[in-house]
Amino acid sequence: MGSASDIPVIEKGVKVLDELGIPYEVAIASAHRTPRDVEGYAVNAAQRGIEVLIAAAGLSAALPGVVAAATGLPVIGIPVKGGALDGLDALLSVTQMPPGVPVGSVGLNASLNACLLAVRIISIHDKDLTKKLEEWTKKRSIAVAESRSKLADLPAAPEEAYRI
Ligand code: RP5
Repeated sequence: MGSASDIPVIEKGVKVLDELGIPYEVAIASAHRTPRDVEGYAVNAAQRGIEVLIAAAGLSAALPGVVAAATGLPVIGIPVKGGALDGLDALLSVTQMPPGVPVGSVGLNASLNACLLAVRIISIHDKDLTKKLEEWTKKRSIAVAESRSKLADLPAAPEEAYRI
């Protein structure tokens, strides 16, 4: 992430990595304030065994693009909400990369989706992880189905309406 102020955003997403038993590390380096650290980290990542990089930054969020320019690994950018434009600036900075330097962007502050996308990428050649991820996703879908019980005072759709 670009700053320690981004920690709360990242913390929410990485819980799923803990749940799935995926090793990860967290780094702070700023594309504008400590650019040499960003480049060093990105250049070293592949040889250190890292398979996917997630870069979170707010304001004029150059971090994901700078990381993507310095590594061949997949980079997922998280635009962080905040500042005078409330994250619109970060969203555009992360998504509008020039051709040839790809950054996969998730929504504002969407660190859970960034982590899940990273898991999908690394699970392509890992059947055990694919299964774990399927089970995790199934649990979430059961929770959504169970939440229908909260419709008790409303004209709820019957269960068969959802069946394929
Ligand atoms: C970005 O600027 C960081 O990623 C952070 O989201 C934002 C504000 O940084 P701080 O001023 O809180 O360090 O580089």
